[in-house]
Amino acid sequence: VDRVLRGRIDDRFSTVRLGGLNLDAREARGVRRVKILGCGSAYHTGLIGAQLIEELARIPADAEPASEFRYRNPVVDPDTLYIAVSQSGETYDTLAAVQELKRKGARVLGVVNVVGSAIARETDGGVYVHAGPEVCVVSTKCFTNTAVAFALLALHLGRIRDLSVADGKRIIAGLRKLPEQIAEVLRGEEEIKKLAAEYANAKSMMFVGRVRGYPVAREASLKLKEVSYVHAEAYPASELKHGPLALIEPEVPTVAVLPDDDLLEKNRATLEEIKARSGRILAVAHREQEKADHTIVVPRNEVELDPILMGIPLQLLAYHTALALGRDIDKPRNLAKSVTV
Ligand code: F1P
Repeated sequence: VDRVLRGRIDDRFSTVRLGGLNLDAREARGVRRVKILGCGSAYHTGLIGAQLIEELARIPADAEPASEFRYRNPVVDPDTLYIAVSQSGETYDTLAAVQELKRKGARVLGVVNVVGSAIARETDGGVYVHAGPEVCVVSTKCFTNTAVAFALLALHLGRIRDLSVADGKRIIAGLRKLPEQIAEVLRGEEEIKKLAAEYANAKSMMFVGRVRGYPVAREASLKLKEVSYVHAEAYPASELKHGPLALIEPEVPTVAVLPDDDLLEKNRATLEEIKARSGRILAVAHREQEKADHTIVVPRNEVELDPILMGIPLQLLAYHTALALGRDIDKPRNLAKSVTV
């Protein structure tokens, strides 16, 4: 995270750029929509990025799995800025989506970790996320750094469009607090290890979150699946009542991501619905949740940045669940560093 913050997302700093954004102020003001594409964890950081761009730059934004986008003959709109996200920069579905976009004349930026990778070369500009060359098969540091890069990118677009500078200062101050707060979360590892042992024998795990919590829930569920092979589902919290509540029972615990934003009361009502079905709850929140069986408390930051911090204890949970189940964490089955087919 420090490495991302030391750079800045604009043309003056060559340390973070993938040739720079290659987007002048007039072009940036002309962006009517942002569409973010990636696979797996990269798609999930895209969901976070889309929320940050909507919140901080007030540009409509969404994310879609690149593996879907490339197959559906998408309408390519000249006023949309497309952003491809990839740790390896080699994921074939994401590369194919970029090539399809380029063929149709779109402008595509990249948010990529591996310097000089195929996606970095094919895009018109963008940023490197500096998660280091030693990243593991399962995206963890890269997930966090990509989300930070999106926060900076959203602020940059917001500034160009003359949105509140005060807001920008608040977010930058929040980002600067992140490295120490991440260290604090990591100091809680022993507690998370105990929780992992307690939940490791679950039949299946449900992950829920609303708005800012939702991409975190999705990513946490993917992490658990990838390394521990425990079945997990992720749902937007409000979708639970549209069917999946039927799955809740004591053997199917729920991990609830509960940022301290204006949706906290709604989120607590979801916890009650789960409790009413005898579901066990592990909450990730800024303070103890009395409806939950356990709470992992994470430090408070700016609400927009909650997804960045809240993902980390759940990466640890997946890691310790995998170890508790005797999985080979460095060689997860059926997972390659980059999926090139
Ligand atoms: C995308 C991805 C990763 C996942 C695994 C398989 O990779 O789905 O999120 O952890 O490595 O590939 P990338 O495009 O971000 O390199």
